[in-house]
Amino acid sequence: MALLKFLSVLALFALLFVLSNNGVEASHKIYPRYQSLSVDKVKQIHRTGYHFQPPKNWINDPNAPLYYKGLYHLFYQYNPKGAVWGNIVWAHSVSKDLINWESLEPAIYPSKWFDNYGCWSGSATILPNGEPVIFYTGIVDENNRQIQNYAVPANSSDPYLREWVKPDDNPIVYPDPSVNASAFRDPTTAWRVDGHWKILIGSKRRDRGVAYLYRSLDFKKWFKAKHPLHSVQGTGMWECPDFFPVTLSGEEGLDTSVGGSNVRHVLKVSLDLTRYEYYTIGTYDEKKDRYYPDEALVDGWAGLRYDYGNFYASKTFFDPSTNRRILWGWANESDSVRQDKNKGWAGIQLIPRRVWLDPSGKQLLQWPVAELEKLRSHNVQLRNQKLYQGYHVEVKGITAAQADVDVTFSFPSLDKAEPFDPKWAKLDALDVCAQKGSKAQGGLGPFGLLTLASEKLEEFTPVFFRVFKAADKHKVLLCSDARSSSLGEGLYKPPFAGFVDVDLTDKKLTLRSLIDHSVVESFGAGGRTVITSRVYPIIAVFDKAHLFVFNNGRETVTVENLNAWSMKVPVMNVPVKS
Ligand SMILES: *[C@@H]1O[C@H](CO)[C@@H](O)[C@H](O)[C@H]1NC(C)=O
Ligand SMILES: *[C@@H]1O[C@H](CO)[C@@H](O)[C@H](O)[C@H]1NC(C)=O
Ligand SMILES: *[C@H]1O[C@@H](CO)[C@H](O)[C@@H](O)[C@@H]1NC(C)=O
Repeated sequence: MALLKFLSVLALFALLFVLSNNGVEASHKIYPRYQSLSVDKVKQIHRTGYHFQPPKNWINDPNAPLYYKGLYHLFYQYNPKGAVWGNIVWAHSVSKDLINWESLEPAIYPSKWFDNYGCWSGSATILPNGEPVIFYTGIVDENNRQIQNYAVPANSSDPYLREWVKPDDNPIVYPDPSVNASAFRDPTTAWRVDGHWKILIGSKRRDRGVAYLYRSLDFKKWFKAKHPLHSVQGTGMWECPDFFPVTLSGEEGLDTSVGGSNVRHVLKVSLDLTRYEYYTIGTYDEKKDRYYPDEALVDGWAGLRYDYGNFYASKTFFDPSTNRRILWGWANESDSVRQDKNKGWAGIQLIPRRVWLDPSGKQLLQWPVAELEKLRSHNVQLRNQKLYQGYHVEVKGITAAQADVDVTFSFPSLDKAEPFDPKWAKLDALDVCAQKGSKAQGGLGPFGLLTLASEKLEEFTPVFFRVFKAADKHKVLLCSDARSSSLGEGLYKPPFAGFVDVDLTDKKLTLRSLIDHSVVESFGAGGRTVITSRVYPIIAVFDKAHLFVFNNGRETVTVENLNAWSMKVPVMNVPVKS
């Protein structure tokens, strides 16, 4: 019996060994063949004009966004050696306005036993004395064993926070034996309740996604709470958890430790299995350190998303200079690894967004930070332009490959809305969009924008609404459909879509799209539903890109008001003059 037990333990160990050796995450795929190749030429064609990018190489998660002594800091996962994932360090940039960025030397890179195999994602906390501390995940061996470390500024009088020190009393958190050490990462910003600091660490227990909670009194010694803050069966590894309060009254952001009766909490997780994120709004019980999502919300794969397109590993921070909560998210490429290697770069950060709670309490709202408007230059307008069925009208006179478009559509009635097939209720919005694309004639809609379009429409990325009549109410679908975006080969071209929970009594729908060469970020109905697509046109590039408004529904739609702007190029990661 004892021998049998011993043998089975041995077998388990052997199995664990095999598993952990093969346990490289989908997101952390290693490309040995490309790894050693350094980038010598950067292809300009699909590089963005005003989105955050370094001059070359691979980037992924935004890390530890913070505001300090008049500067915004953004750190991000970066491969200094190539355009594929690997050799990850924390690159570092600073900005006065979230739009113009200067780069500094990497802030955190492998150098100690506790992070020799990688410095992965993490967050910043501003201590009561005003100084920042970074928590990040250190990789300690080839099997991706993960522990949590801290780093502090070498000189906190330096507003650029150029140099970071990783003290020798690291790590702050080891995985205990009950935790899967190769699935234990991405510490959050800390918050404080009655003198107790708390952080979350993303993990999984078999296929249950888990946000482990750790507590500390002195910010050095951290103890695991008996219960995780929250966990959900079947959701797999939770990456990049983010947990923060939102106010019930108004649009101001709150510092992460704010609690009380006027506050709801948001928990967002990034699902490694689906490579999508979801969030819930709920109640945080400060005494029990438990989070209870509102029952009306889906707590799982089909939950609410910040963005129904290409958006991952996001993180918010509180900006005390303007009282905003600001969201950063990464958009990976939708071309192939070979193409990335050829381009010499991969990945962008999306335009930072202000987030706040919708007055209904049922979802968050998002809007690009107002500073972006500084980049608006030449403006064109359309007013009271009727769009009969089958019409498309060009918006001329702007740089359509690099633009900001804001439009209000109106329609005389909802009568012509197509019936909503009850079968669709079980489908993802994306599957409905796949069946009911921009070319499929409808009743009320499809209407919207044709972005990054070639003159003769061999290529275009439509962003559009379709209104359906369901049993109890109208259902509004917003699509950002990449299927016709490019004649190029080897591209991922999904018809991303989300439903929009919007009141249609005024018979209007608004849409704002940020178009930037290979990315289209669209905000439906004032930021109720947001979708980002990465697209790679080969004809509709630079001055061969066009912008149209269109309607392919039987109901006539009016462009009540459209403003489009050419967008200027900001300072983008030019090294800080020392
Ligand atoms: C631990 O996590 C790794 C990485 O996701 C996975 O490959 C492995 O199967 C997990 N081990 C156990 C025992 O669940
Ligand atoms: C710290 O930073 C301040 C402000 O940039 C600078 O004046 C000072 O010389 C720095 N101190 C050290 C020791 O580098
Ligand atoms: C981005 O790339 C596409 C195409 O390769 C994948 O399908 C996505 O899963 C991936 N997204 C993330 C967040 O890695």
